[in-house]
Amino acid sequence: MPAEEGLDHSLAFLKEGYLYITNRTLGFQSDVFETRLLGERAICMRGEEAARLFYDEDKFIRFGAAPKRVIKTLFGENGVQTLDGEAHRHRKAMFMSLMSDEAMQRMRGLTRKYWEIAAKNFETRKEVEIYEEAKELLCRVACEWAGVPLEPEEVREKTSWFGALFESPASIGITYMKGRNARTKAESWISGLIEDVRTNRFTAPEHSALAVISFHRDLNGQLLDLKTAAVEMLNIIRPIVAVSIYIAFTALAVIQQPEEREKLAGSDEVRLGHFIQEVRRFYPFFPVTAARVAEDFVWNGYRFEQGTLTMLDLYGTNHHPDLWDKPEKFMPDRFQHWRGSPFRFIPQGGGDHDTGHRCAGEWITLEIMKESLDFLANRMSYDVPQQDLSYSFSDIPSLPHSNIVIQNVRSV
Ligand code: HEM
Ligand code: MYR
Repeated sequence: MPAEEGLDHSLAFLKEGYLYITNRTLGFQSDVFETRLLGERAICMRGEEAARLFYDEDKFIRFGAAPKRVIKTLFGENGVQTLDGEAHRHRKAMFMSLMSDEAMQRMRGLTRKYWEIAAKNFETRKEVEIYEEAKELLCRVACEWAGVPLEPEEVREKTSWFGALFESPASIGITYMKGRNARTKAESWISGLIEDVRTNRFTAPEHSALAVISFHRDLNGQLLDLKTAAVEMLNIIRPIVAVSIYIAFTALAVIQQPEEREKLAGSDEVRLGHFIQEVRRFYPFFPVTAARVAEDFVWNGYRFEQGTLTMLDLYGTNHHPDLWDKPEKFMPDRFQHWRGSPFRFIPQGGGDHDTGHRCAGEWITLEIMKESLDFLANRMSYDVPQQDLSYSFSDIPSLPHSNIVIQNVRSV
């Protein structure tokens, strides 16, 4: 296997960000290479075949794979992301049970309701930042969808906690500490609520995430301990709020791709769908996912040793020149003839939702994004003042630098 020389490349990873793996696969002319990251040997890979291998559960496990700092901020301890085998399937089924067609429609309706309220509010203000507004809007949506009570005066604080959880995992200093503090506070708040549900002091709406997670029993028939239940509640609420990053990139595409925006007039569901799929493919968001080799094996002549940390490049696979025509061009129409493949287009992970670790919230994400795109392209008029719309491949997660400022908003 091609190997990068040197003691540790974590700094290069942080510096090159979303392009770290791509840059080396180009240099080595190989979609798989070995390096050293976070003080240990690590294999990095990208592409469809690499993704197929990575999601083979006999070959890779998740226990001990996610970096500590990611656990301490983004994921939480003992959540579904860290489980393997039967325990994972059982916990994952709990998440997937929340994703019925009805639940998706409810999500769509809630997103519309809160965009309508937000758009009216934007009309009274000189200018607004789309990213910040989208976080607050989705905090309301997430809590209502999940059955979590949220008073209007709590929205600011709770939004800042959820935001800090996904803005901090790859940061240092104050931003990282904000993420750690946010996790402590958010877990303690949600644990209290789950306790109230379990002791009948609060009745969670039937079939809501709050009801399902509060009363979920593990394979031994035990309720989840309070902390783990809180971690899993946050695994629902936090990523819904994180769709705000996709909304900021959707707004960027609407602004910078006027020809593509025109095709959205009339709010055709299929066209909205192609546009947001291309947003998920094109812009950098979740960079890589991590696992460890379950047992020694050989693949394409390369030795994978038990325990080796292995990173699958999600961004690099979505931009792989062998898999995508003109990968660096924003072309929603490419999804017209897209036949689908669980290992080629993997912005939210690959493989199977029920058996593997692929994102449980992928369909929710699509619903939120389609509705939000309709507002940004068709249901509001606004001016876009001069601002820094660029984004950096070294910021993880990346975001347009200006957060997307708009002025003179009118509902249409
Ligand atoms: C897992 C991305 C939104 C819930 C994942 C994974 C990725 C991802 C990359 C891991 C895949 C892997 O390790 O193989 C994203 C992105 C989102 C998003 C970019 C956009 C904001 C959501 C939403 C929800 C959600 C809205 C829930 C409402 C989950 C859960 C897992 C997961 C529970 C763990 C699945 C498992 O370990 O089996 N997501 N996600 N995500 N996501 Fe998302
Ligand atoms: C979520 O909240 O789960 C969805 C979006 C979070 C994106 C955060 C980006 C940083 C992730 C670094 C993860 C590295 C995993 C090995």
